[in-house]
Amino acid sequence: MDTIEEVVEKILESKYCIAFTGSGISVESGIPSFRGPNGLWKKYRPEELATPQAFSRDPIRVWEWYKWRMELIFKAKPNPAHRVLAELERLGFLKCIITQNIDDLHRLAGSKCIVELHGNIKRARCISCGYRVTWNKPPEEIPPHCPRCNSLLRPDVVWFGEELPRDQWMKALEHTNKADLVLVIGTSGVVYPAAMIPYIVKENGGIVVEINIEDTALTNIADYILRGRAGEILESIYRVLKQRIERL
Ligand code: BJW
Ligand code: ZN
Repeated sequence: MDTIEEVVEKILESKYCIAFTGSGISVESGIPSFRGPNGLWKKYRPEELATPQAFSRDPIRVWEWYKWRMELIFKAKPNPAHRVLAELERLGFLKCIITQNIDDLHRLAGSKCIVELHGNIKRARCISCGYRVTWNKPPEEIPPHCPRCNSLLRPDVVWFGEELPRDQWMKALEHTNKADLVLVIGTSGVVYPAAMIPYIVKENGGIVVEINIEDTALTNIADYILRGRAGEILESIYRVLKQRIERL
C-alpha cells in the first residue's frame, strides 16, 4: 500500500493529470456497480440486456431494466469522490475525466472536461433516424418512440459489440496521450477498449495510480495503489493537497 502523501506529491509534480473512472466511484451515491458481490451482473445476464441483439429481441424488457436504473440515477447525487475531482479541476490539478459511467454525476458535481466513453443514460436515440432526446426524468411510455419518425428509441449507451462514440474516443486518446499521471478510480479494468487508457499512459512513461477497494485487472501496472472507498480516499487526497499548497 502506498501513502496519500506520496500520491499528492506526484499530483503536484504532474503536468497533465487525468482521471479514468468506472462504476465503483458512484457506489457511494447508491448506484450499483456491474461486477462483484453486489453488482448488477449477479442478478442480470449482460447478454440478455446490454447487447443490440437483446434489444432487437425484446425492447420492452431492455427498456424496463433501463427505466429502473434511470429511476435510481435520477435520484442520485454526486458523492465526495465526484466533488473532489471537480475541485481538483477547478484548482488546475486535474485536466480531464474520462469516464465509463453513464450516470452524469461528474457533470452534476461541477466537472467541466468530461469524456463519456459509454454514453449517457439520460439520453435516448432513434434506431431509424438517429434523433436524440435528453430526459430529466425516466420516460413514462415503455418502449418510448421517436418524436420525429415514431420508430423505437433506444438508450444512448454503448452495448457489448458496439463501437464507442468516435468523437469521445478521439478526445479520450488526445487527453491520454498528453497525460503524465492517471488516477484510475473504481473500475475493474476488464472492458475494452476503455481499459486501454491506463496502459497508454503507462507506455508513454506516465504514472498510474489505482484507487479501488480491491485488486483489479489493472493493479499490475499501477505505480501507486490506494485501497479504500473512492470518496474517503479522494477526500484525504484533497485534505493533504490543500495543506501542501497552503504551505507553498
Ligand atoms: C469501488 C467502490 C468504492 C466498488 N470505491 N472502488 C479485447 C479483449 C476481450 C474482449 C474485448 C476486447 N475488445 C473488445 C472486447 C469485447 C467487449 C469487452 O470488453 N468484453 C470484456 C468484458 C471481455 N467490448 C465491447 O464490446 C466494446 N465494444 C467494442 O469493443 O467494439 C469494437 C467493435 C469492433 C468492430 C465492430 C464492432 C465493435 C463495448 C463495451 C461496452 C460496455 N458497456 C457497458 C454497459 C454500458 C451501458 C449500461 O450501463 O447499461 O459499460 S458494460 C459495463 O462495464 C459498463 C461499464 O462502463 C463497463 C466497465 O465496468 P466498470 O465501470 O469497471 O464496473 P465494474 O463493476 O466492472 O467494476 C467496479 C469496480 O469498482 C470494482 O473494481 C470494485 O472493486 C470497485 N469498487 N465500490 C472504489 N466505493
Ligand atoms: Zn426517428
